Amino acid sequence: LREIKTKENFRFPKDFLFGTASSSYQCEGAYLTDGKALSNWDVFTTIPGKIDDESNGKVAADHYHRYPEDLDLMKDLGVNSYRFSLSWARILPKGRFGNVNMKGIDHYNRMINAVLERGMEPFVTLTHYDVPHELELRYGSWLSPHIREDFVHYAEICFRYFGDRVKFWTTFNQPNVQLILGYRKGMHPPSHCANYFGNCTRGDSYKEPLVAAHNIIRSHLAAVYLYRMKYQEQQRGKIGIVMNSIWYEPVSDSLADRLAAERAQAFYLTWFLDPVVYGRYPKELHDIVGEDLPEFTTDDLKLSKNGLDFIGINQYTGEYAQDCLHSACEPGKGGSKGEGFVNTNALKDGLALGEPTGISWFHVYPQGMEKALMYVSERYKNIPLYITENGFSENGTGISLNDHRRVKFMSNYLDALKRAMRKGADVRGYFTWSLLDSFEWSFGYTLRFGLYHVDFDTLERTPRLSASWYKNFISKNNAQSKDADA
Ligand code: GBH
Repeated sequence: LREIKTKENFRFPKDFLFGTASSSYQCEGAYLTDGKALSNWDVFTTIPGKIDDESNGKVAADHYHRYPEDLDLMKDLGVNSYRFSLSWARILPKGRFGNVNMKGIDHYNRMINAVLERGMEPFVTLTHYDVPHELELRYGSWLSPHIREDFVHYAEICFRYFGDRVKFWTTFNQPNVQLILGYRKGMHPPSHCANYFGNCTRGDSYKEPLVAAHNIIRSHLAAVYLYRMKYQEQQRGKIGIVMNSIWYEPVSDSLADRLAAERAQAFYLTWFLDPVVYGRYPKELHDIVGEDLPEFTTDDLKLSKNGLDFIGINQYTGEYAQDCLHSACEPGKGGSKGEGFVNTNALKDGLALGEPTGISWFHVYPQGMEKALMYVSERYKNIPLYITENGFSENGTGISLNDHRRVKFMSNYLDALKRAMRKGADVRGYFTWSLLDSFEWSFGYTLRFGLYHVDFDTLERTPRLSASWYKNFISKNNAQSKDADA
């Protein structure tokens, strides 16, 4: 009875951010407009066989030109925030080896102003997978320590031009996924594979993701340090990082499987968050990777004392984790040194965790939202959290406008989010992925995550049922917070 009562009384705080999320390469299009140079993704999508439908983001949803219309759709939903990313190659076509492209700056200035004019907070990601191709050519982007100088240079330009109006910055979007897909599975640029995967463009060592992660963490810390020293006091914004989280549920109660679930996190989530918050890699990562793990300098450690203001979590799915270190088990694609000897695709009584969607990586498991939020809250001392992405797609049928399954998905995941908040997780915002159908990386346009359907021939936007559901959900919550105030 008490449980039900607290649930009824639950209110989102008045300043809670509700929004939609997107990324530059996936929705902007305009791939060479106004001085933008090629990004790593513009180049990668030309490699045959990399994208399911051989498509690319040259036009995508044409958000670059249609953002005013799209912001009107958001305003109509009643959201008070928009999470989007900037295209580095628009702002610095040649990285720090060339000039600032003022047309790119002007574009984002207009867009940020348009967001604010509609009563929404811009929530800005500096890098959502796309980097100027120039930096890939010059020194191999994330594999080189030089990337830190470029990233800090880019971040400073963004703080300088946009920081008077942007109060929420994140440095990276889920670098864990970026590196696993880019350096281990060959599914994202620069298309490297570790030697134990079949479809490699070239066989690289399993160390590459570790090296690239180290460079990303050091880039993050340096950009945050710069923000704190030069901009934060005056601009009064917050800065964080976004990680993808998969809830790893031990496939059994055995100690070995519980430790395996923890190892899976060490090779996925805490891999980045522990260094940024505590200045060290998780113990489980050390234990397995040993001396192949790069080390932080004393300067890095100083910077990591104050390495973020909040954590963004992209929460979609969950998996069973099974130990392959102490017991004989079929390691699956996760069962290698590089991923901690865990089978992260384990089955229990023949079933995967959660409900299948038709997309192999994606099972619906709302409890994972609650569990992941509690896990991160506990490990990082109740730091402020944002769900920076959560959304639903299925193959084929997901195209329909009557997206009942998406509505049910959002409703169940938001309930799980509320449960975590009731238990004390300091969650401050929720962004659904996405307003529009967009270019879904290696899946091309075969997955559709939009509250709005996009016809990629006419570029027409049409609301799905979930758009009116989200609108209604937000307005009910606003009304409740007002009642609570009265
Ligand atoms: C998000 O990641 C991305 O941040 C966003 O850009 C994207 O649009 C959204 O997903 C929806 O796709 O190909 O089987 O190896 C969510 C987590 C992790 C989902 C990697 C896709 C690929 C698995 N992603 N996963 S697989």
